[in-house]
Amino acid sequence: MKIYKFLSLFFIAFTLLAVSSCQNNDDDDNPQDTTPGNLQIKFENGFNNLGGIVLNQTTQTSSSGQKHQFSTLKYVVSNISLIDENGKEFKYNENNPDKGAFIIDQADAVAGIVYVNLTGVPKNNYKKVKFGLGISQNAYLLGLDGQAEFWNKAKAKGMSWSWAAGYVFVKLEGKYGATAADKEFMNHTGNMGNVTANNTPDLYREITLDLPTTARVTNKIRPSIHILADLNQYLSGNTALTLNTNNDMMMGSSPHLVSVTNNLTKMFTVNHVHNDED
Ligand SMILES: [Cu+2]
Repeated sequence: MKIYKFLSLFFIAFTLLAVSSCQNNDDDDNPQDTTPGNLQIKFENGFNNLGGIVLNQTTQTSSSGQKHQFSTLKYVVSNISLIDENGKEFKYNENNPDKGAFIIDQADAVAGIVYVNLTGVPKNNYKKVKFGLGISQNAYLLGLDGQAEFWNKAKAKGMSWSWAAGYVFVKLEGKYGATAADKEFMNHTGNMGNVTANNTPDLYREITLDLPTTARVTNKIRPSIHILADLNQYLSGNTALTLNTNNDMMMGSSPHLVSVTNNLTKMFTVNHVHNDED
């Protein structure tokens, strides 16, 4: 008799297992379903003590006491990658500006936010986001034919010089002054073409940010990574900068613009992550 009892218990256990695995198949988070999903990155440009930046309006005082405001605030983001809980990296169209580079233009902000939408992102739990500020030499040196689409986009957005000089990485324009923001400035950062051949600094920078909440990409959940860019870093960052007649109309990769770049590299933080249905 004992053997029958054992077999029937075994049969019940097996049935329960089959039923529960069957329910699992209907679950959103079926581990067998590896369909890729989408992910969104939100860029919100602000001054951390004043909130979002309104072009031609929001006026900040730098750590050196200088008033300043922006009329133009744009930068190029490329080589986005997502790093999972095991440190494995998913690279989104690496060194392929046509598909993997984006222009964050404050003039395009909707309620203070500029959106970047990534598609075909492998289903995974991501812990970090990484991206480049500017265009890497590896991408630029592919030549114009390798990135005609993004080059034209950059041109239309005023984010290019001649092909020989290349892309503008960050374009900051506005007004500044000691007591009021009434004098024009423009600081345009970027590489001077092939930096090795030209013996000029490489201003391309990579930034890695921890996500405060895991971004869980599935074919149903499209996480949204909400990044704040604190433009206080521009003049009041690691190296305090003062605008003056020597540097207020500068383009390229001069020492002042290297300092601007290094300051801006520190401006990004992930404020929060939404795991919302797509
Ligand atoms: Cu948000």
